[in-house]
Amino acid sequence: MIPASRFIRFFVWQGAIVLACASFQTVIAGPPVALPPLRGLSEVDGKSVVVQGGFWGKRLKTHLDVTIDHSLNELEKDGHIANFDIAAGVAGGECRGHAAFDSDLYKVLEGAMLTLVHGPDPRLATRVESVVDRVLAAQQEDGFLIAFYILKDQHKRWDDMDKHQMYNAGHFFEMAIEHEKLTGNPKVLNAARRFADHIDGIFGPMKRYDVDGHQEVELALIRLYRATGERRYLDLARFFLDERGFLHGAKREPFDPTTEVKGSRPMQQRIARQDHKPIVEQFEAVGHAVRAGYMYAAMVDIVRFMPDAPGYEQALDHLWNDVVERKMYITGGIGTHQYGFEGFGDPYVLSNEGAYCETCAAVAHLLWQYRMNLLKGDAAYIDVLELALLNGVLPGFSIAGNGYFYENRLLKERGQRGPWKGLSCCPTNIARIIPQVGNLAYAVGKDRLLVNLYLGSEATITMESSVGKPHTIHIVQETLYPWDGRVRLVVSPEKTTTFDLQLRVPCWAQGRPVPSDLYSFVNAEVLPIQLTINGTVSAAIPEKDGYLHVVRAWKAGDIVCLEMPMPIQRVHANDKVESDKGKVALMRGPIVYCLEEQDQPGQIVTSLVLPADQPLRSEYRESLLGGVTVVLGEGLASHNKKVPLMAVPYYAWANRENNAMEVWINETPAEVLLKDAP
Ligand code: FUB
Ligand code: ZN
Repeated sequence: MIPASRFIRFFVWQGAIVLACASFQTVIAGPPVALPPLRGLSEVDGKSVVVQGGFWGKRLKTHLDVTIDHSLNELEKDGHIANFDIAAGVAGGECRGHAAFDSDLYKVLEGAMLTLVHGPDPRLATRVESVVDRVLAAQQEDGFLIAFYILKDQHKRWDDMDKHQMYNAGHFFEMAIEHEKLTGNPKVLNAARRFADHIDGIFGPMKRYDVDGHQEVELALIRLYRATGERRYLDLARFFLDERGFLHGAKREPFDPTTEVKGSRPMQQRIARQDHKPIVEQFEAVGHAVRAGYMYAAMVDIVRFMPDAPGYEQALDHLWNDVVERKMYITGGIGTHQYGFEGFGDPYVLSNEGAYCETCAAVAHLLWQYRMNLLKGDAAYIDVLELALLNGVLPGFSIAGNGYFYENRLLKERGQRGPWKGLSCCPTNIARIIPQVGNLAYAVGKDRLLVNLYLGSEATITMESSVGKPHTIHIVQETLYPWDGRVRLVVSPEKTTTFDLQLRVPCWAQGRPVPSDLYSFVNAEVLPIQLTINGTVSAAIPEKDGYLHVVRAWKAGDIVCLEMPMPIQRVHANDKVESDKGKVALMRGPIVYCLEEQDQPGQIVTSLVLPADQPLRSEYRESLLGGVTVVLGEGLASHNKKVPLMAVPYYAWANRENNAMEVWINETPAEVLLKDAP
């Protein structure tokens, strides 16, 4: 039985929201298009790119058919949505979950909206809208909206900053922006503004100097600034970044790390949330990897949107080198168990068994790399993005779309995906990142269009022109990538236009698995790439930025064919990575492979040896694991017995049986390594 007072509260709130929406609709309007960056390239909106067919077409279909509904069902079951009903006073019961519970729901709603952009699905749209309304009904008069703190611990709002309070807010803002884009209805965006204004009323210069324990709100506030034109949100994001590494409280004071005992809990907490030193002095990636990734992404946006951000870019360059040269797994995954805070370890300490590589960390990593490319226009960032997407994010969920990994180790004795967890940060991040793959594929600047990812798609992109009004370019991609390195593009500007079509030549096609010396191909020979334009073969040498630049007067129907040979590659890790000594990994194109026990019948994967001179071949198998290319050869089992060996893409492991898996395979028999040891 719901008490009458709660009902009254509900109706009062409902009325307030209806009125608020009605007035906000006319009073508050965002800019017609997102504010463009001051520096670098622009994003291509999700609406502009329709992914179809091929590798990603299948995944997106599963996303719509299975993942989104499955996620909403789980969230409904676990009480994420019911919490809002209780907070709104329309249902009774106890608040369930933890302080960051709301964020999970927002991520799935965002994912649903990003999916709905590509085609009407009235049933899903109605479901989403009804959940959104249940959320909005719980918003407090002062704009505050965290179900946990409305229902429990009212007095502790903004108290323990390690409880991810603003992290909820950030995901709410991101969801609200997508809602407005999808529906044109500003009701959620206006609610987001009220919540952001509430936060802005408490935190900031001459107010309270503090930061959230889990970064995310920073990049979301920048997005909110772009969606609404409200400069305060950009300033607040900057404040939260600049405030890291200071003492928090009523005034801004420097934090002296020597006052904390090294290794003490408070210091560890500061390191975990990258609050141990001012942001522009952070040159080494430390702490919780998800928080770091979101923070670095927001830092890039500050450089893109604020002309005066001294020190930011320098810090970003150092951080990038530290991660890509010393702290990244071959899968693009980041984070180890070394320090027990789901984060970065020491340089080159990349234990395979002890890998953390949280799926969320791969998402955050990818968002950072994406923005680095927008800022600097270099393909190296997309090389890392692609690695993290295919080998860091994709392993996080099953091919059927409803089984998950939270951690992605590179060596496991047993592996079975879990259905869903109370702490569902990873499944819900998957829900929102997969539908973004289309817009991650392109970037656009004045007279230049960058093709960053190869995927079957049809895009309509608006490009700024130096000689007149913006042009619309229609571009169709046909490809079986990542199984095949051939891509066919049909480029159709609305009228004949000269611009630079930049085709990314991935580092794997230029003799390197990653854009650093952390990993290398055993055979670094670069096979010739072929570029054909309207049937005429053209020079295909990428420039230093990793792109083929094709500058010409493009006309409707121009056909571009890119052919990148995709041999199987053996990968060695830098000698400093102890865990990979004497081992080899396999890659083909951007895909990292692994050995699963069930494909090597009767063998123990960790004892198998793949001799350096063993020839390998690849074969596409349509009926295996949703359609994958496998790698086949012969290995050595005990007593040097020759046995057949089959490797499958790492992302596809643990989709059949609960069995052992390894990415790094012995290349040198263990006895030899032992003999050579000092
Ligand atoms: O909900 C926040 C998320 O929980 C973090 O990003 C994950 O690492 C997990 O701790
Ligand atoms: Zn997670």
